[in-house]
Amino acid sequence: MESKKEDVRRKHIRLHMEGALTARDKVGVQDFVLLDAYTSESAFVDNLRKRFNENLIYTYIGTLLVSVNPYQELGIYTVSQMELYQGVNFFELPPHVYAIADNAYRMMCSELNNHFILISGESGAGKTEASKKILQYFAVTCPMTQSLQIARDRLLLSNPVLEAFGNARTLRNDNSSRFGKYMDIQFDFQGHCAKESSINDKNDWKTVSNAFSVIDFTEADLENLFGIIASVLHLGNIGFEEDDQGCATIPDTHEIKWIAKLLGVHPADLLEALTHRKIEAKTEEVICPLTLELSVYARDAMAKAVYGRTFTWLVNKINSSLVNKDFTRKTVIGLLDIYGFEVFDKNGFEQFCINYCNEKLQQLLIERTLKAEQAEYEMEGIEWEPIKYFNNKIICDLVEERHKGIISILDEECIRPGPATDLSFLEKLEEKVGKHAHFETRKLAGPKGRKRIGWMEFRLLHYAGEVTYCTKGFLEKNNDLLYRHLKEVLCKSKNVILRECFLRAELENRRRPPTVGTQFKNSLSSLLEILISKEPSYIRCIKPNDRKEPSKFDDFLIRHQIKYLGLMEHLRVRRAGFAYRRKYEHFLQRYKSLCPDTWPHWHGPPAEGVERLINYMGYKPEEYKLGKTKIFIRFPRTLFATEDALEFCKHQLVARIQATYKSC
Ligand code: AD9
Ligand code: MG
Repeated sequence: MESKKEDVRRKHIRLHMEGALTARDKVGVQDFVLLDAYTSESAFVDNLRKRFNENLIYTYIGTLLVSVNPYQELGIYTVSQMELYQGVNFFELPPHVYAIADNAYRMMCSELNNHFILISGESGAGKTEASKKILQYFAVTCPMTQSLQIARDRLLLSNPVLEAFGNARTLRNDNSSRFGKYMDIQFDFQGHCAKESSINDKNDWKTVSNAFSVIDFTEADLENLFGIIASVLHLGNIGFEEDDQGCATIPDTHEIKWIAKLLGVHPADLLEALTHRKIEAKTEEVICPLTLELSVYARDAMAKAVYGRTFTWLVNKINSSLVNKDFTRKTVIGLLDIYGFEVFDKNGFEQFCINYCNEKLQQLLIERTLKAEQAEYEMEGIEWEPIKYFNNKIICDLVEERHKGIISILDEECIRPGPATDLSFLEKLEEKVGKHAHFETRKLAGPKGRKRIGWMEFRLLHYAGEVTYCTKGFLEKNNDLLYRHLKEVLCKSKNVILRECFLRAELENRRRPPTVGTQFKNSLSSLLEILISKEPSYIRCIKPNDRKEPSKFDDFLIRHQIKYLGLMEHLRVRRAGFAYRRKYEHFLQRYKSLCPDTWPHWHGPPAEGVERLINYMGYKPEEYKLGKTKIFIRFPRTLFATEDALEFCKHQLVARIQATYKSC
């Protein structure tokens, strides 16, 4: 294995050194930084196309990985591929998602800090697949004790379970994530470290049921869980009718009996709670019949609450089965796989939340790469020609700003006394944010060729494109209120899972829970706080066509993604910038053995020590710049040469020690 690995590596380095020149015309360059016409978008697309046609789906921009969904199995995720990438310098092998994983792992080990890998791209671009490949890579390549192997199996098997409950088929993706998944993979150093679908339900079911047994689910848990899922399906079958007084009735109680049995509740209680509502009047409770419309609302709210809370229960259960208390010194690599940007013909509250989330992740990337990188050069006094980029903070503010943003306006409309409707919410929006540069109202007489904004709609100009949202259902979905009467019935359930999901304490708390929009905003901000504290790696996923087909490279679609993902700006910053930077102290500490002036101790200022060291190493002036506190190295090859020298030095030292022992 080692010699094969060495062969591949050598061949790759040779190609790289020769500029991969002969093959280059055919397969493109593996790092966009090496493109001659690096500012041209056409050259960028050409390069991506050349590689895609050769089934080379990965390309770097410096250390950022661009991945194009191949929509076919390429045989590039084998164990021998994993072993190939293990412990190899980042640019020594062709770009791969394994290289990103391995690099994050090695950086974490050498710097003892936490990392995260952010995978972004629109719906169906390949984020979830990439996250699974990374997880498999860690599972196979990281050394493990027996207890860690158990944790590993659990982590891997939690995926099919979460997907079974949290994914759904959409027009964009047959296996679309309807939830965001953030995993912290803990590493320990004392121990170790809508037509024919592409989904095969029968096989997937086998995987899921096998997974349940590994992640601590008992027979009773499963029976309760499937009872709940079946009840949600049956809930959809309940039909209502209207009596002479305009009140809702359920003529056929057959379904009610099934649901009550599955949920472990009393059928008469359930029937009453679906057609009546308890209202508190001063000292007593009055039971009022519901209209047909409100009964339908109550049924749907119940189905959503039961499914939603059961999913949260499932996530908590999986999380607690994954915690490894034996770890002593913990560092983590966080892996974020979230629903991608979505545009359908009709877009509702769900798309609004999903696209807002994608705006925030884009904002994080801008802050951490384009903005931070340029700010750092300025701070360090490095000469720099600023590169312009679109900062989407303005759109994030439009959605989330306190008192002024769309979520606040929606919340106000949900809680204000008096009749509020989806239309009155839309009118409020038009009044308060109607003039915002990224908001378009119904009044817009837009240029020809653009879709008209309908009577109940508004349009947001997102970083990734424009989306027209229909406000129908916004208030109801944001409120997501489950009538107290139904909650009371569910609290009394004999189903243990359901009782954990609907606690009695909730009934005693009279305060209104935060709205769905606000909860979503708060959880996003906690997620970003977690991410900001870690060192990032990025994977940008691109969808090659809208038909989910292999070998189809839709130029128009791809250009659009390149644009909104900010890849050209990223390339310009990377190309003009520096691949590597380190504080003088850290750089000196790592490489001081390479220069007699700095080895074994350097007593002067670290910056001066670094200067001596790089002069001794023969760095050319165009290869580096010295900032106020850091050294900046322009090309990866300079760093590799330095790393190789260090490796050589270590070998020599070991050989000398061995020789000394032998002679003793
Ligand atoms: V969404 O935002 O959750 O709707 P994702 O997660 O970006 O979306 P996903 O990873 O689910 O997309 O990929 C969609 C489909 O593309 C998968 O079901 C695979 O059939 C296909 N795919 C994606 N990546 C690869 C790959 N590296 N190799 C082969 C792939 N097929
Ligand atoms: Mg997904």
